[in-house]
Amino acid sequence: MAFKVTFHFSYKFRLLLLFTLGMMVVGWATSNYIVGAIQEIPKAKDFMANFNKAIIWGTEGTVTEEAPKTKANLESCPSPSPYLKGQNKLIFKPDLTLEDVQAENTKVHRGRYHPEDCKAAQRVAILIPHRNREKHLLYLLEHLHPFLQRQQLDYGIYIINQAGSKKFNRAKLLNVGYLEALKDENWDCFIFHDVDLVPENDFNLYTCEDQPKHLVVGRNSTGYRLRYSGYFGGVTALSREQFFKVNGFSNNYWGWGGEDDDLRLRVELQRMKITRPLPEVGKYTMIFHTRDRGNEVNKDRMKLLHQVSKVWRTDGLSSCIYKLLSVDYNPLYINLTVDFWSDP
Ligand code: UD2
Ligand code: MN
Repeated sequence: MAFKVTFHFSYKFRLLLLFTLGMMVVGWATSNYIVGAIQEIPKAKDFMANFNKAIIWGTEGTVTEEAPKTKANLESCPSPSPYLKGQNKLIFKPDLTLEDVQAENTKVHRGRYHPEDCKAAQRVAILIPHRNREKHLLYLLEHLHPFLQRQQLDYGIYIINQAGSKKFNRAKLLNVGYLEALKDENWDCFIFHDVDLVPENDFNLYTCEDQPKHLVVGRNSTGYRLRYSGYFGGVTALSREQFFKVNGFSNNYWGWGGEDDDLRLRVELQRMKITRPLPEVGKYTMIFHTRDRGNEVNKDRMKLLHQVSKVWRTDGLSSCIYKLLSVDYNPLYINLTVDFWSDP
């Protein structure tokens, strides 16, 4: 009995021992995995934390990071522009080249520019009638591009060239400029600009107001005084609607003079009132020149000026016939070449 009990005990003990040993072996065998797994847990925790962070960051990112700026979602440019400098001393370097001017204006493409960080107040087309005045054009481009950029305008510069050597017609070229520029963009405002007039003060804003604006109060060659009351030559600003309302310029002024006064009469017939900047602001330098061949004084101009009220409806944008020979999108300006003498 004692033996049996002992055996019985030892059998149970051995069973227990075996079980314990078995467990130890299993424990040892799995310990690497378990420790590993436990060690993995903090890593997993880190991962989850980072993963959550990434999600939060992602969400924050989309909230705080600015959406890509397009023209549509920009804020309006501040008024006045913080870049204005006021009166500027103009220098005309004799050896200036178009490449120099291009190098200074790398943000102008195909004759156009708009501010990158804000929405310009107006889209402005600058229309410049031109024939054989390349040097003047170069100086004007050199000064006008930075000037317009300081004003934070969305602008395009159009040069309207008259082909051939027959009588020059400044007014009709400007009508063509208006009609053709509107094919590119629904410009808000048009600046009709002599090629030889360079603005001295960038407070002289190249924008349109509720009334037509005459921007040249004075120029160097006339002691910066208004030539005569009602004078409307050189550089003028009319909105798309204002210019349309007066049926543009007359097409019938060949050679020098009268077409600017004709436009003034059209404006007055529409009961619009010409505005001007202050004299110290509306200052221009006119690059010296003599009268061009093909732009001799128009002897008919007084006769034409007497007919304005009768003919303005039928002579103007509505009757402007021309042959467009070419349109070139150069880096700093859009070049239109027009022929008035052969059939369109
Ligand atoms: C005055 C006016 C101008 C116009 C002109 C009469 C001022 C400051 N300007 O200018 O606006 O009314 O009288 O027509 O009062 N052009 C060429 N090539 C030519 C001829 C003319 O490019 O062969 C262009 C050029 O843009 C020039 C403009 O036409 O600036 C006016 O001609 P202008 O400069 O010979 O006449 P001007 O200075 O008397
Ligand atoms: Mn001139």
